[in-house]
Amino acid sequence: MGLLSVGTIMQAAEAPEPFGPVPTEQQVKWLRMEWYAFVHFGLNTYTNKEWGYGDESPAMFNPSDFDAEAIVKTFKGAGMNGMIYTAKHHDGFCTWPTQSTEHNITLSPWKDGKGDVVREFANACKKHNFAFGTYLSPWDRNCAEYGKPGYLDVYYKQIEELLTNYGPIFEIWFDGAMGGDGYYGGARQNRNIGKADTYYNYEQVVKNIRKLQPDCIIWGAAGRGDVTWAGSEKGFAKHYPLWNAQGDKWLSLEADTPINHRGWFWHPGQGANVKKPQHLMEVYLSSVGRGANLILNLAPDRDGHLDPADVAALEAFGKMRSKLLSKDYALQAKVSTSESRGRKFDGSQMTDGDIESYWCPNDGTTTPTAELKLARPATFDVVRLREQIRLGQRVEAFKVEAWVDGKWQTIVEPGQPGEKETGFNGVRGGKGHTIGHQVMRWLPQPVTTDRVRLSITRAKACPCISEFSLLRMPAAEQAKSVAAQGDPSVLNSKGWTFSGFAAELAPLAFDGNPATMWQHSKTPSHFVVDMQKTHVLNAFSYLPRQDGKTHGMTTRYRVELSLDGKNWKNVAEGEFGNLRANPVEQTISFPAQKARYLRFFSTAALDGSGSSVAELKLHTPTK
Ligand code: FUL
Repeated sequence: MGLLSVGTIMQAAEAPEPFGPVPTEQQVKWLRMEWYAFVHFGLNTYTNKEWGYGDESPAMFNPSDFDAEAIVKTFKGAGMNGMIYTAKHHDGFCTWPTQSTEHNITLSPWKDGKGDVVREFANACKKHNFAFGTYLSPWDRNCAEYGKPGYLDVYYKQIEELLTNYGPIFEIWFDGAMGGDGYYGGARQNRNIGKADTYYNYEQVVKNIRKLQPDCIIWGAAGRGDVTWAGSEKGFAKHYPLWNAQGDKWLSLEADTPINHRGWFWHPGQGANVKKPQHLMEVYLSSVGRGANLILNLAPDRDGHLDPADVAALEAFGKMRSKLLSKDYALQAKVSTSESRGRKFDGSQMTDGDIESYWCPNDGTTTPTAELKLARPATFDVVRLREQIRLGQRVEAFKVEAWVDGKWQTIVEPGQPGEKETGFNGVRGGKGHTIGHQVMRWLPQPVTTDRVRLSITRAKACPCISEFSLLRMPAAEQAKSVAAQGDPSVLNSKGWTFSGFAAELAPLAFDGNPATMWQHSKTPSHFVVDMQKTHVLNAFSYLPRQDGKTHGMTTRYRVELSLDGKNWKNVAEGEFGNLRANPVEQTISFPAQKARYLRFFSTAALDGSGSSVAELKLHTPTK
């Protein structure tokens, strides 16, 4: 017997073979970054738009007080591990002195045309030992060659410059958005590129990047990169259970969201629309807590400063996150298991605080259990588990029980095949499905105990659990209050009257309540606003329907103005960008002019016919 057990230990003391696709070393490192900042800053910052058309003048880019280091310090202070900057967005304006196109920062008055935003961020990150990455929109609404083979030379040159001249880039983003119409060097056309993968030749793009910076994580690129979209711009991973092992490839997920409801770029008066720290915690649990990474956007304003309300929310959430992670009540707990493949792989490897060591039973055992005995009773309400992902993703479902009132009580129910958590649902009281790099389950209520039991209930191969942690959710932090700066350009709609289609519903587009809307069953459709007296107008803001539906969401518009209600002038016409992924308020500017009447036309809608407007604001020049 003695001999036999020695033999078993010696034989079993080897690590299991990896199962299925495994992450690269770069992906492992990247997963451990957990969260970082997104920074959208460019010409849209000055035009109040989310998607520029491509004809915006570089002369607008002139931040009076841009300080990359101050921004990086704010991110780092909140506990973030890096940032990704939009070197070029869909409007095509390059914020570095590129050789690839004239539409770049050398034509901007900022620093007399000698500025380079990419350089300033890259240097600040380097100085503060903070990872730096970049977003380079494939869609380019400025470039005359876009949609033709000629654009590829331009685009590849841009990739090369960014990956050659600015030091290590930890991640480069290849956005999937391509809306069709644009300026395109004055052609003002709709350009269709067919399949993005074929047109951009992502196979080649990926090869080029691997040569230039082998450690750079590639986002998107039609699935040929290392990371893909987690499926919403609200910051949650769209599905849990979440599998990183897809076919024969390891593809990590990244969830993205702006900290401010107004969108990715900065917009005047946005302070009041910042997300609450508690909401950000739910975003975190539904992204990082499901095994994805989180990229949280903070946009500099026209002076180059982050919005104080955004910073206050980031700091408050950052504090909550570090409190949550500061104490692991399971650390150093004694662990007994139903099985392990030797001392090096015993249960204590889960509570030793070392992410590399792991508990693992013998090959062929897929449903082992482990019991943790804490040194003293503790109160916790978040359970965090990690697999040793270098050996592949294995666990399909798990259960956690706590010894309370003299019996085992289930605190995390095991997930069943076919079940799915979506959106923010299930953040509290969610079930135990996949683990992967990490999963966090927020219990319905805190539990006090000194005994906890983990059962793996389904796995594709013997599980390799590197960490089991018990955490306590801190009380919600309130963001430091920042004087809300209303937008002084918005006209007060009191006393205005309406006509046109469904005119009786038109006041709902001016009531300040995003939940109510003007709605008509047809497209095209329109309504008329009578402001009762003449004003100078230079912009309008449109908030699409906010009830989660896209059917009949107005996506193209025309706005006409009149002094007398008879003679009309068309002042703005176009599309609202990115509505499906991110239905936020969008502001459209036009040359300032006098009017008493405004006619709003809804000329196209998403997903079938209909027209709708949750809110419409009319702006007057303030300076
Ligand atoms: C999307 C873009 O269309 C948005 O403007 C934003 O940049 C977001 C991060 O990605 O696809």
